[in-house]
Amino acid sequence: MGLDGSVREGHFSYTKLHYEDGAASLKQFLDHVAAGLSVDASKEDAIAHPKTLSSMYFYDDKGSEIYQEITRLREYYPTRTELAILERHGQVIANRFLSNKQPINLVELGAGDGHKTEVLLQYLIHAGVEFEYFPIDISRKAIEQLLRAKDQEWLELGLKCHGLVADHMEGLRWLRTQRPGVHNVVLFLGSSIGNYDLVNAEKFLRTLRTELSPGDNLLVGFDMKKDPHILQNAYADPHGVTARFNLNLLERMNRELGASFDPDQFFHHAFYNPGLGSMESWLVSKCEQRVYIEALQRDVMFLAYEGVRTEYSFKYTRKQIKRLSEAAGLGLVEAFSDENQWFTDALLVVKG
Ligand code: AVJ
Repeated sequence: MGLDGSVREGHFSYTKLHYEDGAASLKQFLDHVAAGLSVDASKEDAIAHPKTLSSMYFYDDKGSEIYQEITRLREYYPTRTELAILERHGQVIANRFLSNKQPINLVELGAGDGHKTEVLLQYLIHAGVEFEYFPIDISRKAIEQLLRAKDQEWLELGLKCHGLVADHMEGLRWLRTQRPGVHNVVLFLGSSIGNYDLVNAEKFLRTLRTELSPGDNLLVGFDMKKDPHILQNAYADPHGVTARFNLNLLERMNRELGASFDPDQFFHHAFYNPGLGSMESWLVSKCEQRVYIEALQRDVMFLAYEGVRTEYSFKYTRKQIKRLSEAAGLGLVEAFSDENQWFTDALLVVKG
């Protein structure tokens, strides 16, 4: 480790701002499971408040691996559609930042395998935009893997990159102190924002905005409203990959909390809720059963066909994107879409 706390990884480096406390995050997971599964389905209010688990817990090592598999499915259009958008509009996006004629912090929240960002990086470099790339991820493993996988490619590109193991806000705060006054462009791609409902999406953007300065930009991926059959195919794929992704949550509870879920006794159920404008993913119990959770020292009861909601994935229209941005104190500069309008990368600006 360097004096400034930075860690070398091949030709690049990263800074770890987030102290990983295994015991604390396990406790958090346990509290979350206790709260989410404590609903008694035989009681009246279970209709309005079913059992729930947050989609945030999908992404352990196994879950992240299955998600990568999902992104390669023909049925799962978001990833390849967003890639096509960046290929189609990357030049225009890059030129916008060139016309600002100042160096940029290109900050990425949750970089994934970096495949999509690659395209944008290439455009920026070829346009002659002066920038340094700061991928931020809460997982040290994710940052290390990204830097390792891209080492040669980025070296040849002449890219300047420094990773941050941090939560989003910690990372942005660090940048504000380390690189004050530098124009920030924040990437939040892949429609992760869809996991928030409208109220929380606005809160999230507002909080981001407090860490940024007037004139800073965001490029945010939104999945668009479309024929529910297309959504259905993407979120309940015929290969059963998304089912495995969802059921992994049960296996994670088995692994980490000593739970005794039999994944064969549950099935994946996904559907579009047009009232909410959201895809919903559920785990449904095939029979009446009780499951012991060791870390809770108690059983959880399931009625036959009782569900646990595990994910919302909200879909947007252009109007909603504009309204949401403005409600959060951001201006919609330009919306970049594919030819089918299935996905949008919205370029936003922090208003003064
Ligand atoms: C990672 C949140 C963008 O909502 O499309 C994929 C997660 N869930 N298939 C999405 C997911 C089911 C994905 N995001």
